[in-house]
Amino acid sequence: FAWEPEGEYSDIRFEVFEGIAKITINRPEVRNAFRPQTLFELQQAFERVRDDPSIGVAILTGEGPLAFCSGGDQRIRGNDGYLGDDTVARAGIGRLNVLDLQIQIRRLPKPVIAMVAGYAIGGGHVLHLVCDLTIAADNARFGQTGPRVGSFDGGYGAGLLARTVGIKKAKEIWFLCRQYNADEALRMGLVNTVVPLENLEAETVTWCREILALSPLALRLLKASFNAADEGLAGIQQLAGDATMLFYMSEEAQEGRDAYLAKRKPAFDQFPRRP
Ligand code: 2NE
Repeated sequence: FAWEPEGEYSDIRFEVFEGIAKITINRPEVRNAFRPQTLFELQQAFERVRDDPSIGVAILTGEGPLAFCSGGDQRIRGNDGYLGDDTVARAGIGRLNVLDLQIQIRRLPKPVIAMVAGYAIGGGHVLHLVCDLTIAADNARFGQTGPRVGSFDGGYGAGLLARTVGIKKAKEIWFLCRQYNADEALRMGLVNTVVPLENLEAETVTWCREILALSPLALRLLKASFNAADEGLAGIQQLAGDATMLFYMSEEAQEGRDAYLAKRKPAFDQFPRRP
């Protein structure tokens, strides 16, 4: 595929092709573990996906066949979070900014597909979990390590995992810290399909093309609807925001605006009170 690179990043790559954005965590020497900088760049990339009307779907992946992502880079884990080069880190203060990225992926009004080759482990496992779909290569391995390395993700890492694979299995994954192969992941509903490693990108692009042929607004509203109950008021707010956007597109809403600007009474009686 003729991926076109965009933007200047140190820890990731951002590429586009046929309305598909491919975002690659590019730290293969540490199995694509993330540091705060990686997450800032991922946030910028997903912001770009959101703002670019020519992009309809995003792929999140890791560089190389060995790993999607191995979670937080333990070498720069401070005593209260992960340290970087920014002023906050220089003051000795750590960050857990992967949590902001998780929320951003959940709220992104376009489908996000995790394309997983190799390990999706720890915080890297949670990243695939918050994506809308996961396409796994046959060499993929999934698992949490938190209780082994003195960490945990009790947010989406626990709650959304339980929603996805059931509460017993989710507790097993966290309480035993085992690894699961691609077929096991498929059986427990953790991934959508498993394909040979050499077909991974082609299969993912096929799925993206099918998605791109569909109504963007319907997909946007479906994603918000699927997530709304689990997001509580923030989920309702997102759906309500979409309702507001659609309402703004109506003549009824535009009559309210136009009347205000013309300093006249709005003529809402021309619009039906629907059953
Ligand atoms: C991912 C895994 C299972 C891969 O194993 P393997 O045998 O294929 O590779 P290896 O030799 O372990 O790793 C290759 C190199 O990558 C580094 C390793 O230290 C090694 O470095 P060198 O010895 O070659 O110098 N590496 C791998 N993962 C790393 C990491 N996360 N941080 C720093 N260096 C890493 C195996 O490597 C593994 O189990 N990795 C650790 C997974 C882990 O525990 N991640 C953190 C979980 S906590 C978290 O992500 C988190 C959270 O819970 C809450 C908030 C934010 C983050």
